[in-house]
Amino acid sequence: MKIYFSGSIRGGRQDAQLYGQLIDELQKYGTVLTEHIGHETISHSKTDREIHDEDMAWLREADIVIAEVTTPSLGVGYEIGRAVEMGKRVVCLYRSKNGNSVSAMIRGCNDLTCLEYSEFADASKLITGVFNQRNR
Ligand code: 6IA
Repeated sequence: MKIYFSGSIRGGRQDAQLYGQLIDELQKYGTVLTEHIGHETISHSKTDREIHDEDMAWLREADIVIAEVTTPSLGVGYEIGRAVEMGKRVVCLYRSKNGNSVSAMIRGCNDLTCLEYSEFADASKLITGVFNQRNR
């Protein structure tokens, strides 16, 4: 199982540590193609074109996309939209703390699943559910 994890980079890194925890959890179910999203420092050595093309190749290769969408990010939204168009299974995880809410274009999309959680432990249970159930 190849898993594309999507999380904010230029949109803000306040959840970077949580991304790392989610990625560790996801690694129980398959290979996470985008492990770097959870790293404390992200390399600046590639051009934007190289980043885009490499990520799109991983996205095409992935069996499932898991996105943490609490921190709004153009890149994450773009990846979700592209993955939906590719017919991939897409699961968006989010916390609705402090009145922040996920875009209607994500929550209103019938072709993906949005799951709300509060703590990492809850997300971990949701992830178990996602991989134990074959369909959306
Ligand atoms: O718009 P954002 O940067 O928040 O978009 C984040 C999403 O785009 C992530 O899910 C990644 O898959 C992808 N992405 C954006 N930037 C990068 C990156 N380096 N490396 C890999 N994937 C990326 C950015 C380096 C930057 C800190 C200079």
